[in-house]
Amino acid sequence: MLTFYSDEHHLHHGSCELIDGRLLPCFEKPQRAEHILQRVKDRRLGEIRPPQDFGRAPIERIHSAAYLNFFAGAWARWQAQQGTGDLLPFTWPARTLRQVIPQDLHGQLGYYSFDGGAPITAGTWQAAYSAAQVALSAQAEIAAGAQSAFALCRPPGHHAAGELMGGYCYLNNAAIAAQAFLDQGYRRVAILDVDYHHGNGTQSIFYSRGDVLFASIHGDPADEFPFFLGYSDERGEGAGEGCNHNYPLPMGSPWAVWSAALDDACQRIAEYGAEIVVVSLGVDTFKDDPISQFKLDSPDYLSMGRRIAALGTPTLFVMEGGYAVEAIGINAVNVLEGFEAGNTKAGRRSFRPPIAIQMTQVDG
Ligand code: FKS
Ligand code: ZN
Repeated sequence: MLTFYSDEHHLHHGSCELIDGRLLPCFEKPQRAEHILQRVKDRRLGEIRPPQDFGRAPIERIHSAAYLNFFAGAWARWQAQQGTGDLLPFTWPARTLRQVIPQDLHGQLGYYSFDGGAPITAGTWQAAYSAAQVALSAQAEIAAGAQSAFALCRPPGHHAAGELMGGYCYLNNAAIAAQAFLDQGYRRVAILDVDYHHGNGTQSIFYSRGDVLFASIHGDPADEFPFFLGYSDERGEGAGEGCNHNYPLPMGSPWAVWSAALDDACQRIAEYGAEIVVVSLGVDTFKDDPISQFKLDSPDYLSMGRRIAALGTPTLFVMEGGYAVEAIGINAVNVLEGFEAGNTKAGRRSFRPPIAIQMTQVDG
């Protein structure tokens, strides 16, 4: 399996986050990606490639131009105000307040975020842009016939909605890649979110659409971040009715419980007739994760990969969370190795481009 990776993720390194009334060093840090990259090399998973640059257009299919302009320009505005620390929001348009876009930088920051967990630093835009290009490059590899590819993205993306950052996320890498498949002529894409936290951003982006099925297994939002989305009665609306499946699980859930949810999610994906599976791959379900409460062990990630491979569907893995830095490489790459062990469709698919692509190319 090919891995796509860019060193530019190092440009994003927030100073601290608020946990239990204390400012602690950010859990979402560059060493996470370094450990995964090292494990990909150690296990000889396959070639590691830099991303191509597909520009801003495929990102604008998911995030509004207003949001992207704000994000891309926020640090320069902060510098012009002699700002020193990380740019962090502190006021949000919650219930009883108006959804207006103020003039002020911090007012706008509150408008475009849902929590204080996504600091903007000097290089955050460039790092997030580059992570989206990593996801798009892995997407292109699968569209060109590969059965799987790994987008080693950082910062992660699944909490980011069309016009909201939060929960360490800025651009929704998995959603951007899923949309790229659809824009290239695929008709049904499934996003399987195995991160410990509910992918509220991804759910909200596709909630009223029938062309993307979203299935997420996560800590029950009644007790766990992001708290305000991810309940089992959220089934999708309109054309998306029945295309959203949440599996909120209790704190302390072990593999036996977790894997039953995975079996059900995989069954839904198969029934849906997904042509592509995008996996939002978080490994913060690990028993020693410092901010999470599930009990998966390293060998369980091999089983996870095997179960996903049994779908027999081309699969794009997009990196999300995981904070037990010493084990993150083992756990993430175990999913990929489990997938390869379970994948009976070796080599490339015989590729027949969908009609939509042929038309696009002819029209220039
Ligand atoms: C305050 C706890 C705040 C924020 C957890 C964010 C989780 C991010 C993630 C991602 F994949 F996006 F990185 N916790 N006491 O793991 O879902
Ligand atoms: Zn997570």
